[in-house]
Amino acid sequence: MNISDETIEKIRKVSCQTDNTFFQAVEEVLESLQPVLESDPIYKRHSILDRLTTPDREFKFKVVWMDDNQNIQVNTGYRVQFNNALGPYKGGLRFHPSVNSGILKFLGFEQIFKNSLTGLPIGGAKGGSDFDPKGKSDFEVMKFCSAFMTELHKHIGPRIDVPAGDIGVGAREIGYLFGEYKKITSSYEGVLTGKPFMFGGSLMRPEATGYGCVYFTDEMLKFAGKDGFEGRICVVSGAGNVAIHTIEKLYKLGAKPVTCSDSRGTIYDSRGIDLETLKEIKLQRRASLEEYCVNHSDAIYTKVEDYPTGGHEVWQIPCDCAFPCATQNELTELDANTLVENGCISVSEGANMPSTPDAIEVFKKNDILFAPAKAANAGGVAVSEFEMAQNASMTKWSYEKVDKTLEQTMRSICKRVHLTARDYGVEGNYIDGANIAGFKRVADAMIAEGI
Ligand code: NDP
Ligand code: 2IT
Repeated sequence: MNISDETIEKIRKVSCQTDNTFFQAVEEVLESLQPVLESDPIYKRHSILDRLTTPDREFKFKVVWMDDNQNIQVNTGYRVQFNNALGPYKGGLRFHPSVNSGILKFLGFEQIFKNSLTGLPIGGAKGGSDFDPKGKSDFEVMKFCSAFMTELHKHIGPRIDVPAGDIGVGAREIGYLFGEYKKITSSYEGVLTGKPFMFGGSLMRPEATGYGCVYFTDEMLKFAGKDGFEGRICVVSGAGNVAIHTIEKLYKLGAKPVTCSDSRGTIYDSRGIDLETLKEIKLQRRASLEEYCVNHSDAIYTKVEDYPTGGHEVWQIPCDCAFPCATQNELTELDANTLVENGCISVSEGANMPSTPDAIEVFKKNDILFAPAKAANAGGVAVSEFEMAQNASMTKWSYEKVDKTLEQTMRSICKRVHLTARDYGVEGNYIDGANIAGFKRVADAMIAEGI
């Protein structure tokens, strides 16, 4: 046993109290790391796994705010600062009714490895709230963000912990959070990333995760001796920040993305998703995807309640490449089998941990090229770090510079993951490659920094 029984029991207990995602994330990493731990006893001697699976600290706080009807509302806020061996804590904030401490621990744990893989000086963290921005007015979102920051500001700082967006948190929320932080501290500093461009945001941060995921996949296809994206049919789930920009970059590389989905249903447009309509519905009006069919009568909309039992409509559509970009555990064993039967050659995780462990087994057995989240979606946090660098030096990078550096970063992560897998005798296994490469950098730093 390379991790103590008590630690495993603690993780299982936290997961059971909330949901199973933290245990699921840890279990996958432990499985990949067996050969490293067996070949190098230093990690066990320094109890790295026990230390790495325990967050440095966790904050949980009450957020009280007033809605537009003068009713007082109470939500719970969280920040999990997991590990800062490589740099300041860094990771997004998620506002969604499903948020609990277990989900944030899974996301924070994954973030340590993802941030390590970028090669940039950033540690791992995650936070958020069970607040649901859906259906709230801008004013209500602003009041919630102000109340959330009243507590969060005590724990963050440009060299301490730098939050960003995630599900339910985009430029609007980051703007309100930044405004409140500035008001409380009188300090104009890069304490959040994903800010609007006019007050310190980086160009291309909104596009970064989706674009990065496509660059990574392009490189992975090349390593496998397959041609790039030209003419490939792609299926994408989600209709938020990551999904929209994945679709956008797929078009730029010559592919045809034919699906997207939101929490209520899926659109299948065999002629290719109309990006302008999608942006107008989801980014500008925050409306339901069902409206896509108003001007696209050939497109098919399927409501969630009409999906085949246990499956997701997106994964029923025949494709060459699949991009789950909505949320965790959205792609099940049944979906994976359907993708394989339909001749899919690659699956790239734009979302965090969207494939269930059983789905991953199906991909492995069928030699599907599989790009795990912590490598494939690292482009978002990478550009967040570029934003930190721009803020610290009071400069602005051009669009071309950000895009070029993002592309280089994603292609070099892919190469490192590929070579690491090969060095450990599991060529083509990007899960093991990502877990081992991410682990080694952070573990070696922890050892060098002492206990
Ligand atoms: P958004 O809030 O912008 O979009 C999420 C999309 O997923 C929405 O269209 C939402 O539908 C849909 N969705 C469907 N089912 C669910 C569900 N059960 N819970 C939440 N959303 C659901 O988020 P992002 O695009 O930013 O994030 C998507 C995924 O990518 C997440 O896993 C996130 O952790 C990950 N990620 C995000 C990064 C970023 O930079 N933003 C970076 C790296 C990873 P609806 O519109 O109906 O709400
Ligand atoms: O999951 C993620 O990597 C993010 N939500 C982005 C984190 C960041 O700090 O930009």
